[in-house]
Amino acid sequence: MTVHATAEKIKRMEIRGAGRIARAAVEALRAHARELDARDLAGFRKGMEEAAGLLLATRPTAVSLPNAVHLVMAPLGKAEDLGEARDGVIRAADQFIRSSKGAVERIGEIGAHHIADGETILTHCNSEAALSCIITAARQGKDFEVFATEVRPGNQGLLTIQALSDAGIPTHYIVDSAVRHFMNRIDRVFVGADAVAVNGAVVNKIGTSLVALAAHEARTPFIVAAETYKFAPRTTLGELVEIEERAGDEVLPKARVEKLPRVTVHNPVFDVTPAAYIDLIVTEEGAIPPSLAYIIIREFLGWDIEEFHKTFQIAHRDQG
Ligand code: RUB
Repeated sequence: MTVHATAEKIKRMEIRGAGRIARAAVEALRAHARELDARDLAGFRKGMEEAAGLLLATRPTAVSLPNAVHLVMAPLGKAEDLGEARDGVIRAADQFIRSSKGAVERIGEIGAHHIADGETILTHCNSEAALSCIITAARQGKDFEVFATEVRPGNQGLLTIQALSDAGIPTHYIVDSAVRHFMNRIDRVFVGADAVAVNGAVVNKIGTSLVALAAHEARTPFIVAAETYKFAPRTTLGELVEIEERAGDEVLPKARVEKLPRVTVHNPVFDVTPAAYIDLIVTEEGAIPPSLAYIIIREFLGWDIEEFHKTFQIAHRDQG
């Protein structure tokens, strides 16, 4: 698929979920690198940077997207000629896609240890990583039930109940506001992440923080399943993760709102769950408490953090 087509699908949420968005963007960059008709290294770099810019501008919250783009574009900086640059990008893209799929599998294996026979699990939104934990546990022969939320306004819960049902797992479907009502029946909550900040806070689908609050009050363990490329290096520099605000007509049709002149519809699609409400973050490198988020950014993300800080300082000096 072309970069334009991929970017449109991500914007319209036909491709959605942080891991899938990252992989789709990387696949589009790889196809672009193969086909880009550039005369020299400078032309190739320019063409690739434009493509990366288009993809990065699609949705602001899932940090997996800039992290994946950064990893795939890194060979451009080191390459000495056009052939080396093209090969480097294609190789980095292959590597990202392979390791991303492997990470989801590994998270499933680790996360499944936290699900026992007879338990009741709750999940919110549609996360490959969280579902990997749940479905792996079912494949291991564990007998448990899952509550899945509806997830207004995008209804991602429908994707989740389809996946759970296909995996043969007894599933209960509830509206988002019923979470607290059922929380006393829940043994463990599993959700995914769009971003994990250096302080261990997790950005995920709107409503996740309310689920976490209800779990905290009921002393129900709250587990986040997140690949290491969901961790946000820029938060070490004090940057906040931007929360995407989508059109209000996803919540209420325009025609209805037009009859309500004093009503403004808000549609933030992610929220922030503080580290204090999170018991564990399961990554492909192992399960960590949220307080160890910095270690993941530093050791496993594949970013040279010193280099990154230097570049950031130079960029700011140039702007100033
Ligand atoms: C999806 C969402 C998911 C995370 C993690 O939001 O919040 O929980 O992206 O998913 P949206 P995964 O539907 O708006 O993209 O584990 O699949 O990366």
